[in-house]
Amino acid sequence: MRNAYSSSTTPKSSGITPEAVYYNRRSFMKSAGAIAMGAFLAACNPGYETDIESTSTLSASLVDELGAPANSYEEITSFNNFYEFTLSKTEVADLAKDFKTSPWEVEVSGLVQKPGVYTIDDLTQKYPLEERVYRLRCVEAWSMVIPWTGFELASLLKDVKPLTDAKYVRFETLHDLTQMPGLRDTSYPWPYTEGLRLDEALHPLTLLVTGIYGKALPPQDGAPIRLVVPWKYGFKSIKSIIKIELVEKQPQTFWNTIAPDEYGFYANVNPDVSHPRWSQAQERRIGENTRQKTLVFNGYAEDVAALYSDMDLSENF
Ligand SMILES: Nc1nc2c(c(=O)[nH]1)N[C@H]1C(S)=C(S)[C@@H](COP(=O)(O)O)O[C@H]1N2
Ligand SMILES: [Mo]
Repeated sequence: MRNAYSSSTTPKSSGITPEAVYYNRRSFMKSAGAIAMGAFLAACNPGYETDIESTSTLSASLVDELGAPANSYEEITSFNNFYEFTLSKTEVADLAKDFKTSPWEVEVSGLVQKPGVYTIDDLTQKYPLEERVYRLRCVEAWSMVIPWTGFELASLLKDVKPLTDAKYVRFETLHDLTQMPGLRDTSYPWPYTEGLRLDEALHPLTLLVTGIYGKALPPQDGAPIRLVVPWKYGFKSIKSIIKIELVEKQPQTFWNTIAPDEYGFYANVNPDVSHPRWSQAQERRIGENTRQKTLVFNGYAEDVAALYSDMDLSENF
């Protein structure tokens, strides 16, 4: 993966009240459901603008739990990594604009008692959507703060009832040559795949996401449904998912296959473990010019560090 981001083209995020109230991590974890946009979002995704007026705390909550303001909708939807379309971050949106995201089915299969095929409506009707403002830290050392709407992957996994020998979850992105021009570069190990250990997949921070800023996810951000794992480098957060498979062995993944020395399976954000070609100690928040320190586990250590207590994180990077 290249480390080529433009340093001056993205505007400072605007329209966010910086002194806004924000939830601390604990109340955030507990009350995420309560402050969720719930009913109106789950129903039919009407315009966010009208809803935001009637729910004034919503705009005030568009900071992450550390108080950092969310990036603008414009920033989040115009600077993307989605190699199935192009390697050029600023051209993904245009190349993906006609991407067909309906009808869409997600197969949940493998080592489960109740395999199934779900439409996006099946999922959003079954699992109430919540808004979660998370940091996304790309392995290329840029980051954003994104107000996702989605639901916990754990809810879906519990419903399909993993068998006892299921130890990992494997995810797969759509592979459609008629719509995704980047797939013509056959030097990549398509389809894009990712994986998590089952306990990581069941962690309450791990989301399946169908929206940003209360609007349906645009194609460039991984429509109609993607994974978000906020304590890991962005490449783990696989887009446009068609298959979720419970498996026994650690699955092969896209970036780990391309360069195992550079992109580990775990890919936990870690300022102390450099990428072989650049430091991970700092990052540039899109929309800001100065760099800031990268936080261990992207700032989610108190929630997730226990998952790795028996592991050497410099070896299992
Ligand atoms: N299928 C697929 N998923 C993907 C990628 C990709 O190229 N293809 N890029 C990853 C990387 S490297 C990052 S940083 C995030 C970027 O998400 P965003 O464009 O919504 O910010 O998506 C991840 N998911
Ligand atoms: Mo990334």
